[in-house]
Parts: sequence; structure tokens; C-alpha cells
Amino acid sequence: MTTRRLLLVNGPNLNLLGTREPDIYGSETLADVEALVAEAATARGYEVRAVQSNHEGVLLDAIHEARHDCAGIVINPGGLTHTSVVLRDALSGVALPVAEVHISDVMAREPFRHHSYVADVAVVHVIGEGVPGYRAATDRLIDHVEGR
Ligand code: CA2
Repeated sequence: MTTRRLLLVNGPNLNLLGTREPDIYGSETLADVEALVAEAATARGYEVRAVQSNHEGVLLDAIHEARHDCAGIVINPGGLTHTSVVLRDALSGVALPVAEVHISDVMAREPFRHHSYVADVAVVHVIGEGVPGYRAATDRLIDHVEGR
């Protein structure tokens, strides 16, 4: 039977959501993001374990733990998207389906944001849809988990 739990991972600096740069990231907070994902998952009969950290190793440990009791991972890796081979290796190593989310349209921003180390280990990509993109990512990830 499928484990009905998802891991939600938010990377460095996403704890600042809603406090600065509202023109890029909107006015919703990290708590709003976590509530939105929990609501979307609950509607489909899933629960969510949420982690945000500014420390790469904390994120890696949470991803490794997920292999024991989660069906998939929704992740906004923040700036680690563009720099981190180790984060990518952790995601690929646990072999769970991954949904990559970016609030902003990274392809319309600086060139250094155009490459994602995570993109080709993710089965769902939601980019530039703002905070509501987390809901779309959660739904599409569950669709994938359930083979829809
Ligand atoms: O658009 C996204 O979701 C990003 O993953 C956000 C990252 C950025 O490095 C990626 O290129 C795109 C940055 C997260 C920082 O979040 C803040 C939120 C409010 C105020 C300051 C930073």
C-alpha cells in the first residue's frame, strides 16, 4: 500500500517569504505555503511533513529520512537549485518522485538562475506560478504517485 505522506522541503532564505521582495515572491509567508500544501494534500488523503532550513545538511537528512515513510517530495530548493550537486544526489538517491517548485519565473531572471541541478530528477515542474504553484505541484505529484 502507498504511504500517504509527502515531504515538503523549502530551502535557504524561504523563511523570509512575506517579509521582503514582495514584487518577486508575493506577500504570503512560509507558514501560508505550508498550510496550502497541507490543505491540498489532505484533500487527496495525504499528510505532509514540512521542513525549511538554511543549512544544506539539514535538508539532505530530511530527504534521506523521507525514503522510510513518504510517497514523494515537493521541493523549492531556493538558491541551491542552481548550485547543489549534493542536493540533487540526495533526491536521486532516495528514488522518490519529486515535484520542483519555483515561485518566481527563474527563466525570466538572471542567467545564473536558468540552470537547475534538480530539474532532471523531478517528475513535476511548476515554475513562476507564485505561491499557488505549490498547490499545483502537490496535486500533480499525487497524480503521479497514484499513476494518473
Ligand atoms: O522563485 C523561487 O522560488 C526561487 O527558488 C527562490 C530562491 C531563488 O534563489 C531561486 O532562484 C528561485 C530564493 C529564495 C529567497 O526567498 C526570499 C523570499 C523573500 C525575501 C527574500 C528571499
